[in-house]
Amino acid sequence: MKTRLLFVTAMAALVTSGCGQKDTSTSVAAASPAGPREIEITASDTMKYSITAIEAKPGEDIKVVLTNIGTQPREVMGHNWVLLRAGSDVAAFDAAALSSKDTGYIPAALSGEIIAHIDLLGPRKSGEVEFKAPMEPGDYPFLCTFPAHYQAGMRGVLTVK
Ligand SMILES: [Cu+2]
Repeated sequence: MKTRLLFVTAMAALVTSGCGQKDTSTSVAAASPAGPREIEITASDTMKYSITAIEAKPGEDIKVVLTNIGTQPREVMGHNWVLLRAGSDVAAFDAAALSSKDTGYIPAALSGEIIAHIDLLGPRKSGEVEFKAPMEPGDYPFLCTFPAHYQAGMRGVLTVK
């Protein structure tokens, strides 16, 4: 009787330690990469982005999805999303965009200022871009470069910190 009790106790100890190991491996598997963090922004005929402030960790994988929820034609109310380097002259970039209609108001000469962008979208259209947030903490401006939309307030900031 006494021997049997010892045996049961030993088995219980084995099972307990086995469970402990299993728990550890499960938590490692759960920590596997989940893909980029998705940020959904809408743009409308009132020339507004639904989101104007984005926060990110240095080097974070980000996916921005822009949807034009307006109804007016692309030629009169198109929207894009252009993320620029920290310290860029946003007004100068927007001014250069005015004469870049053929490239969707993306000025080729200033492409070095662009970190990521989504092309000009007509009504009920979506576009997306995946990128790594810059490693350097700071404020990175974004804007819609369709004529007059920046002045109307289609702008925001991605803050890396
Ligand atoms: Cu716009």
